[in-house]
This record gives sequence, C-alpha cells and structure tokens, in this order.
Amino acid sequence: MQTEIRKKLLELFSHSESEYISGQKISEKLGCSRTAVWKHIEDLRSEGYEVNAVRKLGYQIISKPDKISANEIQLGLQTKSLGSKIYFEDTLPSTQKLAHRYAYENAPEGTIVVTEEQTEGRGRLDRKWHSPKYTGIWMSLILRPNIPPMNAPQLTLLAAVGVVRAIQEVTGIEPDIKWPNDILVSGKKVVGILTELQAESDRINSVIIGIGVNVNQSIDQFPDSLKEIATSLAIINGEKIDRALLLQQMLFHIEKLYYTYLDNGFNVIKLLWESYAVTIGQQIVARTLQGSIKGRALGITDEGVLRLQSDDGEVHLIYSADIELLPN
Ligand code: BT5
Repeated sequence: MQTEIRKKLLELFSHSESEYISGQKISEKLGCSRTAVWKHIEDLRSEGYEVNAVRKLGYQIISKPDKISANEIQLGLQTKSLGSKIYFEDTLPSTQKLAHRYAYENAPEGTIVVTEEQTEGRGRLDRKWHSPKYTGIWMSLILRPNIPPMNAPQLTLLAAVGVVRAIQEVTGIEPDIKWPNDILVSGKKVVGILTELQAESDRINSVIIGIGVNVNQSIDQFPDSLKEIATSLAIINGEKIDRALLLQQMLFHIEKLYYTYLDNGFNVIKLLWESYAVTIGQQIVARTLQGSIKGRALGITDEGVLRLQSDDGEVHLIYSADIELLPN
C-alpha cells in the first residue's frame, strides 16, 4: 500500500478508537473509490491488523499487529530531529552495523535504524545481545554532537535517562540505572545501551547509540543463560506494551535531554542520572580489562566517569567496567 494512503487510513482510525467508520467516509477522506478502500483494508489485514467489516456500519480495527513499521514510528512522533529519518528492516544482523555505514555515508543527525529482529545483536566487548523477533526495540541512533570525544560516554548516561523516563511514562514501571549502561527492574536487566564513535583524535564525526529494550518477551523467549538476569517490561507488567509508542517516547525524551545537554552541558543530565542510579553509595565490584576493584561507588564525575573508593581508601576513576552490586 502506498505509504501516504496507509498513513491517512491509520490516522483516521486512530481518531475514532474502536468505532466503525463507513466505507463512504474512508473513500472521501482518502480520495479513492470504495473498491480501493476495500483493497486497502485487505492490505491492512495481510499486515496483521484485525479488521471487522459490518454492512451499513463500515470498518473497525479490533487489534493492531504486534509489529512495528517505519510508519507507525513516524505517526504521532513529537520530535524535531530524532527519527526524522528512519531505516526499518524486518530482520538485520545488527542495527549498529548498518547505522555505522549510514553514519559514514553522512546520514543526518537523528537518523535511526530499527529492526524487528537481530541475528547478530551485540553488546560491549563483542558480547551477544539476544534480540528475538517482534518482541523488543532494537534501535541505533545517529547523533553528531560538537563535543570532544572524551565526553561521548556522557551520551550513554543521557540515553539511559531518556529511556527510563519513557518506560515510566508508558508503563508506570520505575526502573533503576546501573552504571554505565544497564537499565534494571528488580535487579534484572531490561535495557542495554552501547555507544560507539566515529571520531578523529579531537572531534566526533558521529555517535552511534545502540539501544536494546526487552519489551514483550515472555520468560520462555529468553535462553536459559539469561532467565535469571534478564526480564521484559511485559513480564513485569503482566501485559503487552505498545512498542511503537514506547519507541516514540524514547526518542522524545532523549531529544529533550540532548538539546538541554547541548545548550547547558552535562550537569542537569548528571543530576537526573544520579536520581535513577542504584550504583551510587553501594558496595560494588568493578571488573575492568585491567582487573577487578572492590569498594564503594561514590558517584560520577562531570565526564560521566565512575568514582570508586576501594577498601584501602584510594579513589579510582572507572571508565569502562562491568559492575556487580554487592549486598550492603
Ligand atoms: C549491552 O552490552 O548491554 C549493550 C546492548 C546493546 C544492544 C543494542 S540492540 C540495538 C543495537 N544493535 C546491536 O547490535 N546492539 C545494540 P553489555 O553491557 O556488554 O551486556 C551484554 C550482556 O547482557 C550479555 O553478555 C548477556 O549477559 C546480557 N544480555 C544479552 N542479551 C540480553 C537481553 N536481551 N536482555 C538482557 N540481558 C541480555
């Protein structure tokens, strides 16, 4: 179906939730024949929409498919630049990989790459990110901030705050952030964020922020190795969540924070981040590539670096690590 017509059709239905709309009215609004309307409705059905058709009353959308599309992301999106260009694929090895290519090819700031499934989704240090079909938000976002490369980790924290706010708003769940890039609910990971750069020594060409959100997985959809440490928003809330809406709100909140950050620096973001962080004040073990350090997390620096006081009183700056929270 042509994108414009499809958009108009869905818009029409989104204004009259669960009501019938007559074929006549649809044909007028879309500027096409009644036969064409019927054809468009058939197209929606083939995409997984459940549509009731009743003579004299018209059409009613009963349920939307548990799928997202570029159109659904666009419809109702309240951002200026984030999501202004959307690359959407049913399946991809990894959205990061494709976003790197687009970033290299000068894709504008705000470009996003979204997929329904990743076959080679990845975390930090080439770890795997489990991304089963039609269940999560697997997205990479391209930004082009004029900041020194050393400040790029701040954007991971910024993105985490944006995602937490979107989750709170859409689901009512109150997640925690574990430094630097995990979003947890009841100690289990629901979101992972991976920030990568295309940069020269003194300037950033692009920042590619990969965000994976476990939205609608059931517990059986996690492999055994993740069942104890991961969860989804639907498992917590006991009901499925509208992924397109959540994605729109993520973009909305990240954009708002991003503009604040560009105008006023990291300070506001830092305060917000600290208000959601479970790590601060806790006994933790930080596992870095150089070894492990045990101690108390004091806070983060203005650059977003973790300050950790080891048991001998020394304060360490941790740029990258896996954090284990210890019982206090
Ligand atoms: C992360 O890495 O948490 C960053 C994950 C980023 C994923 C997004 S999805 C869109 C974009 N495209 C990509 O290819 N990646 C990004 P890290 O902190 O290294 O955590 C990885 C670890 O989390 C794994 O070793 C597993 O233990 C665990 N894990 C894997 N899949 C998970 C999932 N779906 N939910 C929760 N935990 C998971």
